[in-house]
Amino acid sequence: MPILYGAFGSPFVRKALVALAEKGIPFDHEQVIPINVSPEFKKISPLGKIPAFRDSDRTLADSSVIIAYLEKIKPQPPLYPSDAYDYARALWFEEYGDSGLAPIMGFKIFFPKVVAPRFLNRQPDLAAIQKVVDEELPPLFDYLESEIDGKEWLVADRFSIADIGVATQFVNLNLAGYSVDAKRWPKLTAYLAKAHNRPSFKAIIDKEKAAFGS
Ligand SMILES: N[C@@H](CCC(=O)N[C@@H](CS)C(=O)NCC(=O)O)C(=O)O
Repeated sequence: MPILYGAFGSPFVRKALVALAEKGIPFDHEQVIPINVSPEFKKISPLGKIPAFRDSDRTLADSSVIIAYLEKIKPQPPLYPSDAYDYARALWFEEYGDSGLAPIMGFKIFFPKVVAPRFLNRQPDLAAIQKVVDEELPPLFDYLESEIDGKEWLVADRFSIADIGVATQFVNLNLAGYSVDAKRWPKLTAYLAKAHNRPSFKAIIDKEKAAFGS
């Protein structure tokens, strides 16, 4: 049985968990917290980051790499569009989540609000977090609102890596106690509800809500 290594609360671990669930691949989940990781874990994930993955004697690190591998070993249902431009656009939205949303929702909001008080005994600066919410999130939401306009899913009207990569970051925003204003961004709100209610996302979100008491 393959093993996914990584802790709840990580948007990148969640990407891999959702992809495994969408593809119906059975796996074991080993919780690894990426602080002072063991030399053994660094052999699998040389940067010491989560997620990492083991498929018998094959090991991989990085959510994007792991999901690309899953697509090759179990092509159905596809998580990447087949058309060249759609494929590239899906990778773009995954990148937008990883490099555009995660540094703000994960590192500037979820980490100080949820992780630091629980695990590092460090109280959050709520005013600083609120400033990030008020000033840095709206342009990101505006972009997604315009991209979703009239579409079922972000690319080619089919749930794909684009939706996994974007929707996973909003789970962290929600776990930190913030959400998208439905009046100002109605399409993004409806889109996220649809993504987060898929069985693949919902099962993980329910476990994470229980773990983080939200
Ligand atoms: N590009 C990586 C990013 C993974 C990542 O940054 N994971 C964080 C947890 S959310 C981590 O392991 N951080 C520990 C560290 O940077 O040492 C991926 O997509 O898997």
